[in-house]
Amino acid sequence: MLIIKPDAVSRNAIGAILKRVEDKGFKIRQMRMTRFTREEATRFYAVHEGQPFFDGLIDFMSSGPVVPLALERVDAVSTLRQIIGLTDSAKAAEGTIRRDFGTTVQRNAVHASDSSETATWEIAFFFGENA
Ligand code: 3AN
Repeated sequence: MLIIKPDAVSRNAIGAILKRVEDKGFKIRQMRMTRFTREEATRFYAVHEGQPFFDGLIDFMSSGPVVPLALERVDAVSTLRQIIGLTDSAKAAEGTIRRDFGTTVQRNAVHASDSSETATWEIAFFFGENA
């Protein structure tokens, strides 16, 4: 599961990010454009509730459209984490999506699932249980 965040959408980077993902062998199984309400963003990021960055994260993620994608590939989670780079765009390696399309730890262009269990939950969040 990948989400193209509001900063990357507003920077017209949707197409470039999709190209990186497809070039790496991922199949796009589901995709839509939507906008988080604050309530939805709070539910999606519930594991981070209580963190000092939580309110800023909710403000940012509900500030504009996002593009969630269900992706399929062998070793999907680790491969995707590798091509997106570290959470902080300023520290992400050259050539990674977060380095090239994000700017900070908050405005970091994309979200990617951190495990296949999380991916299943996140895909159901956006596309339903039968996705
Ligand atoms: P990742 O998205 O790399 O798995 P997490 O799960 O630690 O990173 O953080 C979730 C989201 O919260 C990140 N995508 C980032 O936008 C935001 N975030 C994490 N740490 C910070 C921080 N120190 N300051 C601001 N935002 C943060």
